[in-house]
Amino acid sequence: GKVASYLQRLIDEGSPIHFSLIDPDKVTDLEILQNVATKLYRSGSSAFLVGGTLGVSKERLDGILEILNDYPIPKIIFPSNVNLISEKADAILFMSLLNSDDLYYVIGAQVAASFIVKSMKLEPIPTGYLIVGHGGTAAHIGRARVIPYDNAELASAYALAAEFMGMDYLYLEAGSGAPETVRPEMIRTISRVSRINLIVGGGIRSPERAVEIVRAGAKAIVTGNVIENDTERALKIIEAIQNLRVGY
Ligand code: 1GP
Repeated sequence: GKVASYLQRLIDEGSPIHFSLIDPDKVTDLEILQNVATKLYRSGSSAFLVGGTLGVSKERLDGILEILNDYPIPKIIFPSNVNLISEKADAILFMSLLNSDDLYYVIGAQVAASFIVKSMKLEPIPTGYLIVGHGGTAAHIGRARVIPYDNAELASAYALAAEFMGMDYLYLEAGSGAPETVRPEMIRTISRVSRINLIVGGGIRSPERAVEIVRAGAKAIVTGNVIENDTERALKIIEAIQNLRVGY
């Protein structure tokens, strides 16, 4: 698919990927969104991720996607459930919440969504989703048995299993607004064991931490809250990880 090839090209070039997470529930003013999206795009954010766990309706999602359509970077759905699927996006992180105790989040929602995704011609990006540490709302709703921040071995076992099942990405999620991000030690350990591409999100709010996470082996980072709370800081994060490009 087009989006998967684009992301793979960035990985092959050694360019760290930055996902700008837009939570439709938190967008109060579409004009502000446009303003912020323009800055994110100009600073070199790689793609927009659109989604959130609570308070997101299809109408809201569509409204946001229409605005983001003005920018020539992919719009990827980051779904919390089957109601968050829209033909206005380019792709969807087709995720299984690997450490959920509820089969619905492991495979049920995916079965319910598969024909819809196909008929909408949305590109599915095969992704394992693993909730670590703080976990936040996603862990609660997804009934996740969270991986402790310091249990890199357990996380590595999941990563390897996801790789063996053919998933292209593993999203390590500390939870939106987490007081602590996934630890670089965990990312380093997983990267030694598995070749799966790591996406890391949750609680990233400083350029220094973002750089540590990428240096530890993450191929992509996700920032959400910091974009809403302090856009200039988010732009600094994007700039900082771009400076890590191989050969820069
Ligand atoms: C949440 O990983 C994302 O699903 C982003 O988290 O909002 O803390 O950046 P933040």
